[in-house]
Amino acid sequence: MLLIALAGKPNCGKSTFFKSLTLANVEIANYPFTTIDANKGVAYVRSKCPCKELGVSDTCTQCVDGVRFTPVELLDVAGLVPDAHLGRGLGNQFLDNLREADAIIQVVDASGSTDAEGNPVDVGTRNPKEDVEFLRYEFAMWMAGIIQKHLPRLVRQAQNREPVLIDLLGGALAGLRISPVEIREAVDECGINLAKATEEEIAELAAVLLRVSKPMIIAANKADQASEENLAALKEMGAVPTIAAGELALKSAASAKLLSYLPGDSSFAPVEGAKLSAPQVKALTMIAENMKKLGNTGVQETLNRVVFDELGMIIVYPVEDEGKYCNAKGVVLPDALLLPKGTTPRDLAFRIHTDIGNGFLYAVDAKSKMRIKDSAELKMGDVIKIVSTAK
Ligand SMILES: Nc1nc2c(ncn2[C@@H]2O[C@H](COP(=O)(O)OP(=O)(O)OP(=O)(O)O)[C@@H](O)[C@H]2O)c(=O)[nH]1
Ligand SMILES: [Mg+2]
Repeated sequence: MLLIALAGKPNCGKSTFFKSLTLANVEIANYPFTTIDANKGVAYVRSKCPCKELGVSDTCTQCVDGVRFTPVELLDVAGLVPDAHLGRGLGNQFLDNLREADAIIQVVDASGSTDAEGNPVDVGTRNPKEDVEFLRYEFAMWMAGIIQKHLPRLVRQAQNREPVLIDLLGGALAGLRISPVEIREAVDECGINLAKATEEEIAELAAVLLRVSKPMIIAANKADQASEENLAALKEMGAVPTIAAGELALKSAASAKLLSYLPGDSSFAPVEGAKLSAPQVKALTMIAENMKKLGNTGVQETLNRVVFDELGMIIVYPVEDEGKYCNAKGVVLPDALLLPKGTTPRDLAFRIHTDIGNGFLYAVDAKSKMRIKDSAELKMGDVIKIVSTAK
């Protein structure tokens, strides 16, 4: 399953963000280093279920009113402070949790109500742009540390053969999802001699490799308390304004059947007959006002953007019956698979099962009932029947 990590300085709202997406029971508090050990949970990307377009929404049991939620894994880690790579705060050892992450959501306290270490300060005191910058620097230094750990040994092994050195380093960094081709491109971009690279050059290389291997998006969190100026500056850096605390309140109230609200909706409504206390009504009114300003709480949008825009994933629906859009048991649109852009019908067959892949004959686009070329790239929302010699 795809793994998305949340990272940021202490007390910026990572665990709140995590809990609002997973409803896992994790600790949240207004002081630094509330989280020490990483939390892993399942979150869902939101997309349009094809059932409506295909006229089978009455029998589709996999979506909520045409909104489909597809699982991804989410990771919440401890906070990172400036100079963590030199051992400050909890150091950056825990960043090793991020090794396996496909992408990172960089959570930033857009309200400026926490200092560089995450201690509470007056709203607006800290410039959140500084948080974005130091985090990127710490990530790069963490990656540089990993390269530095391996490089001297690999340089000796490669004996002045640069292509061999690049392959060896690729092997050492495979766990970080970095390939030799990406290292080659990064070395060329930096114009360095890898075997003789200085510490500074390795840091530069690490920053490039980080960009390639760990796509990032910024969540400008605590947007409910952030100035317009801060939000505008962060948006310019590609950030999505978020109110994780608001999303958590809405999700909790929805799961207690007090509200009707689907993650990513732009509004919510109390369930008929729900008994809301006066403080609850007050809190919900404030959330509604903020959502009006921002469009929604931004949390679902951030997850969707990192998965679909930054990682370029698509959702494909394999079916066995292309007429009824169902599997052998009659379940309509039973599976929604998150796949990388560029996936072909044959790749999809292998993704379903190795035997189906080995016996692959051809694929049919269930929407048009036409056969698809083996080399065609599947698109977001495709409903596909694979014809294979395997059952
Ligand atoms: N106003 C506001 N406060 C928020 C929001 N999100 C989180 N908070 C508050 O920020 C504080 C820190 O939240 P956590 O989720 O524990 O932060 P964290 O980043 O996980 O902190 P560490 O685990 O210590 O690194 C808590 O008091 C939250 O209620 C938000 O969207 N708006
Ligand atoms: Mg936390």
